[in-house]
Amino acid sequence: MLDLLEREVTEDTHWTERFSQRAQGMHSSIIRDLLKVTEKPEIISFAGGLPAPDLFPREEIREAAFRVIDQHADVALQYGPTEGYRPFRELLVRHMARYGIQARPENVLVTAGSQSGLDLIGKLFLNPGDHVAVESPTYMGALQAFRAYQPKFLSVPIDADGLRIDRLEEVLRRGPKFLYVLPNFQNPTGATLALERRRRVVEMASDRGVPIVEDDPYGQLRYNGAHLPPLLQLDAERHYGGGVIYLGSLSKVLAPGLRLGFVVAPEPVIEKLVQFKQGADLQTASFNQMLAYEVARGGFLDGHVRRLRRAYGERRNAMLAALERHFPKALRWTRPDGGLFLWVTLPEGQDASLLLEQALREKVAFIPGGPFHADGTGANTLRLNFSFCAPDRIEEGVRRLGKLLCRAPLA
Ligand code: PGU
Repeated sequence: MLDLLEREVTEDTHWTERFSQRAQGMHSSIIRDLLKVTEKPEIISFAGGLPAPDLFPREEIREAAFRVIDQHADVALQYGPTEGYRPFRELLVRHMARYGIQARPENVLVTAGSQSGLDLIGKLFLNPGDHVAVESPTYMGALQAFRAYQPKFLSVPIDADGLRIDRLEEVLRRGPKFLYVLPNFQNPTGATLALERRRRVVEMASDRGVPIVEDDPYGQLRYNGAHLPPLLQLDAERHYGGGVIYLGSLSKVLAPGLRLGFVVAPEPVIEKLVQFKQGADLQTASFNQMLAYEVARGGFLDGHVRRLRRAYGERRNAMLAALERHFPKALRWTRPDGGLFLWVTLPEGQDASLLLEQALREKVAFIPGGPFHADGTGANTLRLNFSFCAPDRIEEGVRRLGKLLCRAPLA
């Protein structure tokens, strides 16, 4: 695979000896590595969680960009507050209220994507050797962000209804600094945390005094069933709230290239995150925030999210139908109610990274499941994204994968 990814490995001890201890634990993300390969148009990519480029609201963004420069250039091209552009924070508060996120603009920090929020949270909470509780599997980008602060991960297994409550107590008892959860259409499995479990997670974490970091870039992208209350809301209803830090993103509902995300947290937490953000990048790009504000201020996002739900729901169905047609019957896969991913489990002992090597030769890409597991398990799992490719490409890509899977065992 290494040569296929054209990764250059240089052994330069002059530099490496000088790097910090934390640098030694860092590795490149395979999602990022594969992005370089999947940029080629002939590759059918089920790899990165990329929105469909044909659904980017080009016209609205073009017009908004013109208005921003025409009417607000002095602010848009200038430095701005670290917390974010005030009208944009107010807009985020109004938009997210529809999904049960109750906050005031003072509780919102605009970040360069939610990825940057994950990094800031790691920086704020983690000393080397601290424990962080994570789902297994979980978003590998979060593991990468937290790893920079040298924690030990405590894994809580998940099933079709999300985090396994029966395995949570033993982890919380070990006093993790926080519990990182993806309640909606989890990355990578697509699983959604069931309502009763949401209540229990909030209850148990709050009883033990463990903050929850709720990462929710996909919550608006539901294709069937009813929206479930975020942990932030359940926590607020239960007592005074304050036990949940919520991460949102405009990457999947507007455009990831704008790099806009946000953290919702109690003011003392925001205040401290702001100090770290000052040191990291001063602020999120003023122009991008004003652009998103101009696009969204007339209520555009609601209609756009409806369009995305329709299109991605169709693509999910196309992938599920193609899997039925082309994958060996012995394999298992998830049927997510929303989001961008589903998750395939190969028979025990098989290695999805061997399948990736073969698949890349057939010009199909996906992400092997291993790196989504903090505990080194999951070699026989893989993640498929269904938002990026049109249904006919999904069918063709799954057909090629199915043919490989029906051939030799991958061990
Ligand atoms: N949190 C979760 C759960 C995510 O899935 C992602 C993106 C992020 C945070 C970061 O998104 P922002 O764009 O910073 O708001 N996950 C995608 C993209 C990762 C990548 O390396 O391109 C994915 O494929 O998992």
